[in-house]
Amino acid sequence: MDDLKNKYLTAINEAGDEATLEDIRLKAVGKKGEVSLKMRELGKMTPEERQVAGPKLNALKDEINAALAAKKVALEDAALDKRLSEEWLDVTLPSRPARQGSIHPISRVSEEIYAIFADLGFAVAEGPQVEDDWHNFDALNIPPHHPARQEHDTFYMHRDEGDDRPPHVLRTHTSPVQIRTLLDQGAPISIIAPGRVYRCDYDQTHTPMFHQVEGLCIGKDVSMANLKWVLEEFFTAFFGTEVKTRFRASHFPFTEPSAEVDIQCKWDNGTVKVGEGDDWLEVLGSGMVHPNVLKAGGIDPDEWQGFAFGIGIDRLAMLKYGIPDLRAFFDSDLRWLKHYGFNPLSVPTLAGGING
Ligand code: 2NL
Repeated sequence: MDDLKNKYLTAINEAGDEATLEDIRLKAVGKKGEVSLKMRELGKMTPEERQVAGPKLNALKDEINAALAAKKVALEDAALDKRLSEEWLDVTLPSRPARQGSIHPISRVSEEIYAIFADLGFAVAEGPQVEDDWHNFDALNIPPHHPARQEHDTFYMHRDEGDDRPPHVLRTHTSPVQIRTLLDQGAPISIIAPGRVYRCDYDQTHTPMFHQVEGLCIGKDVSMANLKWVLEEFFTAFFGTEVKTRFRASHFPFTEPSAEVDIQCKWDNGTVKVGEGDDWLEVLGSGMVHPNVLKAGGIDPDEWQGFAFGIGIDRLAMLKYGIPDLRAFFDSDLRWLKHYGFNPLSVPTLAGGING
């Protein structure tokens, strides 16, 4: 028994790593280990022999287990000491640059709009940005020589000489998406169509590409009153404060009757505050969908009716986040570039713009 004890305690002492230690443990006190086998032999002994051998074997097992545990801690300590002496940290290195900037306000506002209309039961519809003139104009009750075709300052796609296909255009509004979705899904329907739209125009309040969200709700008895409620819910949720609306009679080819909608605001040192005061700010166009438009969408106007509206997302973003010049959204403004990890060598600036 002393031989066994010496053999294993020496082996444990000399073990150089945890794998060797585990090997020794199995050979000594594992299920089929030498000590365990000896314990099994106790059964064959006379009671007198057993009274002597039993406690000795138990003591041996305890001693081996204790030696194993102590050696394990010693090996772990040694491994940690080794790592600490080998690894080092250069505390004089400059820190990694913190990311600057934020999500682009138009992306942010778009997400906010989707979420609010989702709560109001509207699904999001998408469609192509290059449209044929039927979906962009004819289907919306804008016939070929209607002045609105010119008013929209449309970008026409290039056609080779002799190419007589009907013109394709960069969509001037997202209405064609709603026509496509109506033709696809029929009524009843509640959708919003957000996205990029294009008009040939450029000044402080116009960029050739901008973002629009249109809404469409068709049912058996959907009314202008429903439109007013939906819009007031929307503006109140969007601006985080109760917002009154004012409807003014207007004209669009695709709605009848039509209304321009103003929201309540107050002018304060050249900036607007929405939801207080008694000034009004025009923010959108709307109305009851024209029967010709319902027909173009494959819907029977004797059976169905509903409202539609169109809002400029960029303008909403300017209002909510106090951005004075629309062009700032689409210049190489450092804040958006930095947010996405771009590191431009030189960034063009607009004189007096927000980079300058
Ligand atoms: C504006 C005017 C508007 C619509 C857009 C629409 C779409 C379909 C049918 C009928 Cl599919 N109407 N859209 C209606 C009224 C106004 O936008 O000035 N937006 C900024």
